[in-house]
Amino acid sequence: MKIIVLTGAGISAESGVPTFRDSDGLWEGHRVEDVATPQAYDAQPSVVHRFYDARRAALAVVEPNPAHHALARLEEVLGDDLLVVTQNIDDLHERAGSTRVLHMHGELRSALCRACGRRTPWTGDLGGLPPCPHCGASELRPDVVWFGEVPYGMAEIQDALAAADLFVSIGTSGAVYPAAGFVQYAAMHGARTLELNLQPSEGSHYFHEARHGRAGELVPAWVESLVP
Ligand code: BJW
Repeated sequence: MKIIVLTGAGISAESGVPTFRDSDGLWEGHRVEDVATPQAYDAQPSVVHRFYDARRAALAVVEPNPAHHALARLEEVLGDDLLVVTQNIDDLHERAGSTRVLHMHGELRSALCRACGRRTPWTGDLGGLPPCPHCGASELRPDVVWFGEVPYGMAEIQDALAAADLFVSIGTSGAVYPAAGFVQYAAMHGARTLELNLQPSEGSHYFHEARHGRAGELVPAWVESLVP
């Protein structure tokens, strides 16, 4: 069985990473347009760098939770038949042991050079405008996908959605496209679809089945039902 799993901020919530749109979410303290568009970055790069530098530093004090570990265990059994597409820019799937992870909205621990276009693994701050290790320009930005930019890996994702027997969406509000449209695309190509989320997402009605509760409980139980 080929499975494609889409994850969002809700899967990392129990690790202590704030979500975006919940009442205690990340954007309570920041206006979306202040931090999540290329135009905002051009207008106030230091504000945007401070925001992402703080989130990158905070990765050091969070750990994967049972939901991340359950997906890593599923990969041990399914191998190449499982692909995790995450909207998250944290590295908690990898730290739990998953290797087949596609970060469609980029990664905190990566920097993107606006001069040469190369991506570089990055664990420190970017606010001090360090030079790009490839071309030397001080043009490194967070390697994340903002509104109006094209997400990473779309061709691979579309192929995986079209080939999937099961599409599972975990911990995402369904407010942001193209990810919010994956359920319909997968279903159109014959996949069964399952939502695991704290509450019904905006697109909950598109799923064949929805289970609501904490990812740290729902995901291990779902994986256990597949690979006891
Ligand atoms: C739990 C839980 C627990 C809590 N257990 N669950 C008009 C109509 C349609 C589309 C558009 C439109 N106008 C513009 C667009 C497109 C636009 C868009 O979608 N805009 C919307 C506002 C409508 N999209 C884009 O611009 C994208 N690019 C694009 O479309 O390019 C065109 C193109 C596409 C494809 C091929 C070719 C061309 C880019 C979108 C970039 C999004 N970037 C961000 C920031 C990334 C960097 C960063 O992290 O700072 O990505 S925005 C933000 O939202 C972040 C997230 O990945 C994304 C989704 O959020 P997520 O993960 O769903 O989090 P929340 O907080 O919303 O939800 C958490 C959920 O978890 C909740 O439901 C909770 O209940 C639940 N939960 N605890 C289980 N313990």
